[in-house]
Amino acid sequence: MRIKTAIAATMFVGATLFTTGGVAHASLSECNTNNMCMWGNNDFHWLIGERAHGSTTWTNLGGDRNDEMDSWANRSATHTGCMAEHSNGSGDKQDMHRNDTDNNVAPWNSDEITSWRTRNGC
Ligand SMILES: [Ca+2]
Ligand SMILES: [Ca+2]
Repeated sequence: MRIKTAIAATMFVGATLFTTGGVAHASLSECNTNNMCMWGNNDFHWLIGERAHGSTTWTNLGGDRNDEMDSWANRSATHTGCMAEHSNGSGDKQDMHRNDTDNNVAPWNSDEITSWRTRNGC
């Protein structure tokens, strides 16, 4: 892990605990109906991506949003999304099932997502 990223993440967690006062899942409401969303920390904190459902285009995460996903939501009743380890849909993949959320992905899936699409699953 890059040291710079680790320091930034630690600072962010501290700021979050201080400002939200333990309101559970407050940030899940950031994700609008028929969209799919990813957050860089557990429990839907630090929104790093939001897209409308139904797109087969792979979109890459750039800058400090790359390799950070720790929680996600799919607010589509129609489409299954997919998140991939590398750019343009390559590498290890995780489905985003319809009407589903994960507030804390498994450790082996944490901090690796680089690209995603919002249709056709993985
Ligand atoms: Ca993360
Ligand atoms: Ca990656």
